[in-house]
Amino acid sequence: MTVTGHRDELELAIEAFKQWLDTFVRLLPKPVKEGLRRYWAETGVVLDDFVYERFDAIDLLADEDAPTLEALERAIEQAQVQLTGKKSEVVRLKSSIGKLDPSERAGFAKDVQKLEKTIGYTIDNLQKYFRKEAESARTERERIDVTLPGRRPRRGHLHPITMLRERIEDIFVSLGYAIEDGREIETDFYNFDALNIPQNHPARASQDTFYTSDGFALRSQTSTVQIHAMQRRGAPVRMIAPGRVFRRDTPDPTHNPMFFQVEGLCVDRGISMAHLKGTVAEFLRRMFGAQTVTRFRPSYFPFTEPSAEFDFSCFKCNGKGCRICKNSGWIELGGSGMVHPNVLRAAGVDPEVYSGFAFGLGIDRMAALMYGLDDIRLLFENDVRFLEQFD
Ligand code: 2U9
Repeated sequence: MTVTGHRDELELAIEAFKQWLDTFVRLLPKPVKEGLRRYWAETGVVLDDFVYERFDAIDLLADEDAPTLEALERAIEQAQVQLTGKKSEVVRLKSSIGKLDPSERAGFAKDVQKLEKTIGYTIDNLQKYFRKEAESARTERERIDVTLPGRRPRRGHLHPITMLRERIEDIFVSLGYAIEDGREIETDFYNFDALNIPQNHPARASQDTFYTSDGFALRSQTSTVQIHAMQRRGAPVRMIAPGRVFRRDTPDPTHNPMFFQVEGLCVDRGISMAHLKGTVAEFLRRMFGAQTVTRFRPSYFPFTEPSAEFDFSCFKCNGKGCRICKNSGWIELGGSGMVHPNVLRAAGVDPEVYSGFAFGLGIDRMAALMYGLDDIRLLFENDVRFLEQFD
C-alpha cells in the first residue's frame, strides 16, 4: 500500500466526519443552534473551527419539520458508534499504522490520533448538550402544576328513600323507640297467621306476595319483625320496623311489587288509643311542622282492633286545598289501631296484662308526596339523573 493511499483514506475519514456534521447541523432548528452556541460560550469549550463554521450555515429546516430533541440525541449516539466504534474508519486506520513504512508511521499516527480526538471531543460535547436538553424537555413536559385546581370526584349521596327513612328513625329514636330489622323471606306463620290472617282469610288476597317453591313468602309487611321482637323480648316494647316489603301488584304510578314501609309498635300495661293518636300526631308534627293537624278515620285491619287510618293537614297549603291534597286539605298517609289480642297471643304476650298500638306507613308514598313525584317507580329505576336531584 502506498503512503498516498493512507493519506487519502485519512482525508476521506475527515471528510466523512465533516459530512456527518453538515447533515446533523441541517437538522437543527434555529433555537437549538442558538442554545448550543450559548452552551459553548458558557462552558468555555473549544472545538475545531470547522465545527463552528458549520453552525453558521443557513437554516434549511422549518421549525415544524425539526426532529425532536430525543431524535437528535439518538442521531448522535448512532454517529458515535459509526465514527468512533470498533468498525469505524478511524479504528481501521489506527490498526493499519503498524503496516506502514517506519518513516511514515509517527506522522500518520499523530494525524489519525488528532482526528480521533476531534471526533471524540465534538461528539462528546454534542452528546452532553443534547442529553441535558432532552432531559429538561422531558421534565418540562411531565411537570405537574400543583396549583391547578384538581378534578374533584363527584360525591354521591344517600338514596331519597334512605334519607327519609333516617329522618323517620331519628324522630322515633328521640321518642324512645328502638329500631328493629329482620328477614325479608318469612314463613307463612309470621307473615299471616301470627297477624290474625288465617288460611283462606280474604286479607291474604289483598296482601298476596311471592312464594318460594318450599313454602316461604317474601314478607308483605314488616309486622313480621315485630312478632319476632315480641317473642324474643316480651313486653313492654317500643319499636319501629322500617324495611322492604313485597306484594303481587302490577306496577303503575302508585304501585310497585317492592316498596318500603315503616311500622311502629308500642306494647305496655295500660296503652290506649289516646297513646296511638298522641304518638302519630307528634311524629307528623316533627315531620311536617308544628302546625300539622292529624285526623283518624275508622277502618279495618285483621291485626288491629279497633283500626283507624290517619290523615294529616296538607303540608303545602296547610289545609286550604291544593293540587297535592287534591283540594281536600288532607293527605292520607297510613293505617293504625290497637294490636289485636290474637296477635299479642301469637307473639307470646298476655293480652289480659298488656295492650298496645301499632301503625304503618309507606316510605315511598311519603317520598312521592314530599318531592311531588307523579310515579313512585322513578325511585327504583336508579337513574342517576333522577337521583342526583335529591342531594
Ligand atoms: C304488629 C301488629 C300490628 C301495623 C299496621 C297498618 C295498620 C297499615 C299500611 C300503611 C301503608 C301498609 O305500607 S302500607 O301499604 N299499614 O295500614 N299497619 S296497622 O300493625 C301491626 C304491626 C305489628 C305486631
